[in-house]
Amino acid sequence: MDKKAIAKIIKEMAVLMEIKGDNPFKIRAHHNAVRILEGLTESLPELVASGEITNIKGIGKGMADKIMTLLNGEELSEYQQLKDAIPPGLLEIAKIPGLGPKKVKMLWKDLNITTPEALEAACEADQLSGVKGFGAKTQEKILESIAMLKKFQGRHSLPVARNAADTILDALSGFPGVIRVEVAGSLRRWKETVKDIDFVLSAADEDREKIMAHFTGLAAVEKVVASGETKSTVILDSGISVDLRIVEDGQFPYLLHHSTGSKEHNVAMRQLAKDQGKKISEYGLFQGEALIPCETEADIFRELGLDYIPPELRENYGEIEAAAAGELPELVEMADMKGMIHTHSVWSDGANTVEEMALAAKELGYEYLVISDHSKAAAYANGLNETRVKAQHEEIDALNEKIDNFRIFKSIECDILADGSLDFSDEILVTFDMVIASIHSKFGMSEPEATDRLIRAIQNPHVTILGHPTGRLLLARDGYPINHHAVIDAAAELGVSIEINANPRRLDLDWRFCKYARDKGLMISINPDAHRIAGYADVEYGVGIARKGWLRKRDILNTYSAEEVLAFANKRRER
Ligand code: DGT
Ligand code: CA
Ligand code: ZN
Repeated sequence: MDKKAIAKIIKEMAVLMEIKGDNPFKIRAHHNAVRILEGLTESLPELVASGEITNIKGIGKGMADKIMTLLNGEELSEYQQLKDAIPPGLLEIAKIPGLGPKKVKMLWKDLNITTPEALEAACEADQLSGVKGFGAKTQEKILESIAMLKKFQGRHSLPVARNAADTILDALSGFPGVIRVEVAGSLRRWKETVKDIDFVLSAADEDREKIMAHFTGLAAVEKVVASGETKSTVILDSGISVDLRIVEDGQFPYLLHHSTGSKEHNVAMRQLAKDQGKKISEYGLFQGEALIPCETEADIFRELGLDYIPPELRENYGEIEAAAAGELPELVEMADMKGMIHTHSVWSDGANTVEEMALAAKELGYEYLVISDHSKAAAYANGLNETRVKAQHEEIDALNEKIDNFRIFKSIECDILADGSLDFSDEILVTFDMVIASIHSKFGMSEPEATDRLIRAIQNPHVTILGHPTGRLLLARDGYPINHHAVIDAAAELGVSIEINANPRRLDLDWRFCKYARDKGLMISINPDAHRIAGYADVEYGVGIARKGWLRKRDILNTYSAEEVLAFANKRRER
């Protein structure tokens, strides 16, 4: 281990000790040692070998021993013990500008915040502005810093990836010499988060070099990690890494299929080819040595006796068998969506008025809008009490008179309380056209507790839709654990819908459970959870996830007309 690495560990120990609340003298000794090490002009191994190190003012015997241990590449037990005593996320938090160890300790001990993700969620929920030593400004700064840290984290949200991919696709597709170019990988498959963006491109050999130069030279490129004539990797200023592979046009469909994945799908496809005496790889589909010519992915599938498998379905979740049997689902599309369900207005924590939300939805071509502001338990979100509910209903009645050819439904995102009961009495709930029930509090439940809580809530006959079933925030916090199958079974049985919350930070219901839900006869709604007009655009993410989950138009509540949706809610009430 070199001087720099040793200094880094001793510094980390000082921070850990500060968070833990160790003796200040000891902490200072570590900080001093770091400064000395950093300013050292002589060779550290020589100083240690000669024993001179202990003569340096500020480095005692104990510190010299530690340095020696690290220098020899041995494990420093004190360092390990410190790391064991403190949640690792706190070190990450301590790196956020403006958050000294004292504040980090307070976050940990007083608010039980131990990861940057939890801290971010707390800031976004405005939970820090009232805490002594923090305040609204600090909260805002923390959010900015976290966004920076995240740039270099392992996975990325769909909006980050899609925006980046669109920019690059634009830059590549018009460029001279480019024959075909497509996004592959997890982004093409609509995974809920992605590690990187994979581009596949075809061009003549003589054009490769200038296309690569164009790619690595794009304005959005912050760093070129690797660059060759057939493959390059760059990191964009948004922190996401992008691979580009260039092949001649004949290889394009095979490479596109290979790079789209998933790995599991590819493995199953290889087996299928083998069973047919063929061989498939990124280089081609072969019968013996002979290439079976394919111009498109559809050709590849056809040569293997399969219908075209949309990228979303390529997870080896049964798509190959279904394609062989001609039984792939006809997936729901954006154009099928008729109404916006689960939206907020200025009545609770939204940014637009009900009228603005309605006119914008109408303008986008939707037929109805379900306004579902928060209920009173969600005080942090300015939830509505009974009196305000009544006033809001009067406003909606007036707007429905005023706006032609459009319907605003009265709804509420009603909090599910700790025991599974709802935040309003049945006398209030009956006044809504439909009710969305969601959990926003007391997340620390066991799986049976959370499952019971949800099932109890949807047993109330006024509940039409279960909102974001696990409460997860992608890349930030796991949801409470639930038994998805039990919740889906109960909802299907009761005639309650479960939403795919289309906010790209949620995408909850998870796509992995959609096919099961569909086959149980569950009606699923794709809901933007829009807190402003711009939030409507998130429906596209929800549709992507629904497609990934094998859902068809008929499985989605908001592909039905306003009358049909109302009938769905009423039918559930009559059971
Ligand atoms: P991620 O983690 O979000 O980047 O997910 P992917 O699926 O984009 O994974 P990535 O970028 O590592 O690889 C892109 C595709 O390349 C992957 O979906 C399938 C293919 N691939 C990568 N490694 C392997 C492998 O070891 N075996 C096979 N059969 N295919 C692979
Ligand atoms: Ca990838
Ligand atoms: Zn909610």
